[in-house]
Amino acid sequence: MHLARVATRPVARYLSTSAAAMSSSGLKERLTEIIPQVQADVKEFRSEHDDTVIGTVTVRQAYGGMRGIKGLVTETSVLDPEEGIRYRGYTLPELQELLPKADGGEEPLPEGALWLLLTGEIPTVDQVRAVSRELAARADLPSHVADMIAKFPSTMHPMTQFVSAIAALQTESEFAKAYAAKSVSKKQFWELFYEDSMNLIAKLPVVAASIYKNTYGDGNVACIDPELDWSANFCNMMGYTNKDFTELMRLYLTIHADHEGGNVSAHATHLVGSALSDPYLSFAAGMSGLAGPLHGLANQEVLQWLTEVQKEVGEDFTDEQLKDFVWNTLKSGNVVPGYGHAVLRKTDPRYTCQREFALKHLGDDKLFRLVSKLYEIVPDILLEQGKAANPWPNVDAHSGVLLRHYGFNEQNFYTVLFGVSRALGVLPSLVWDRALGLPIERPKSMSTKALKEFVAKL
Ligand code: CMX
Repeated sequence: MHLARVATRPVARYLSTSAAAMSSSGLKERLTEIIPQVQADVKEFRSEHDDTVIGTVTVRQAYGGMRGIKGLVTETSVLDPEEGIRYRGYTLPELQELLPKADGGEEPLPEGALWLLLTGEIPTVDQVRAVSRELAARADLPSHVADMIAKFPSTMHPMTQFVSAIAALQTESEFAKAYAAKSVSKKQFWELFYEDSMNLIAKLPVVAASIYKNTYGDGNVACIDPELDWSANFCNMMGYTNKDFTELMRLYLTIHADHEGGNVSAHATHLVGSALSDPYLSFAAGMSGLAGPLHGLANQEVLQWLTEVQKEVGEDFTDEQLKDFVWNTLKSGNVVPGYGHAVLRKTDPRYTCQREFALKHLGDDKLFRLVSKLYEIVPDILLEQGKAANPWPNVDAHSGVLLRHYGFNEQNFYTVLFGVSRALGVLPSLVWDRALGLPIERPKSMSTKALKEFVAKL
């Protein structure tokens, strides 16, 4: 029987939760000012346009994963098929320029993305530093969650551990407690979703690092340093102190945060939250979706696939050898992981900014050379095969190579990193769902028989 390794210093005595209440960054106060303005704007817009038609639905869309149907409102970001993601109207290169950095750093701090995604405003350096402190103060894990992680078998996939630990954190939900006590009105829902979301975002690096150290290491997790930013603390807790790696994580955690509302992790979080399940349960649902190989798990699949490519073609590969390998992948009925996208029709800008980081920091890294070569080869093959609507690389094609360069070799953990970042997008969306009073989600489904009868009458 497998015996789990137990943390010798269980996942920590961080700062007390009462400190959290005292260390407000001003983010909630700013939201409190903005929300009534947006509520009024939406009310006015809806009073004029509630019956305006914004699209039609075809039989293909009903069977085809609802591609392109405009049926969701997500305030935090919009994805353009050609240009890629914009957080609150800003492209990723713009965010790299505008969001505050760590002292001496060049990459944006994800706390700045969090502020932006919640409020629509680029924060100042002081505001971001205050958010870092507030998150550090909220990071305390309840002992039952620390114990539970310590007892998970190391054979349990890190994403399964992650989902389970997030669900177990639900004991901390202020929304669930207030709702059960019937002590909260609908108007206050967003505030409790905000508190739960901030607490969850603060605790996720501790949860993730605890899973990492219990699965792959000695179980010891460093304590949170309130003077450090969210990413630096996360890296320290996982045992990585290289400055370039911390910079990579700041970039990584910023660019994976949000991809509008229709992707599986965002949509699942939103859908479950619409039943007034609290942010812990909603985010656990979203993370279950992220764990699928066609979504977030693709970053793990990419590394696995690249390892197989390397094994087959060696270091001095030729273009022909790579082409053969890609064709064999397709002929054996598998997808090329890291390529294609349901919405994007060009190279994912999240791929491009990771490539730029690699060009700056990775030198002649062999795996990076392979990934660069595949970028030249794979799109033409996918086009020749003629199935994939988008032959270009997505975010997952590049992330593992960067992590591997810094010795982060545990590829089964990669999707957890993606998940920690995704909280910065989908939880602010959930707060806005409650602020706008969006109802329980319930689209209409039809059977094939009912569809046939419907179209026969047209
Ligand atoms: N390799 C091989 N075939 C691919 C392909 C790829 N990378 N991308 C799409 N196709 C195939 C599809 O499997 C589908 O085949 P069938 O008709 O036999 O079912 C066909 O091309 C049409 O699919 P599509 O409309 O282009 O793509 P979808 O919107 O259905 O799916 C995605 C999008 C991402 C699931 C798909 O491109 C894929 O499987 N890519 C590889 C996995 C991956 O990288 N996922 C990560 C996406 C980013 C993220 O969410 O994190």
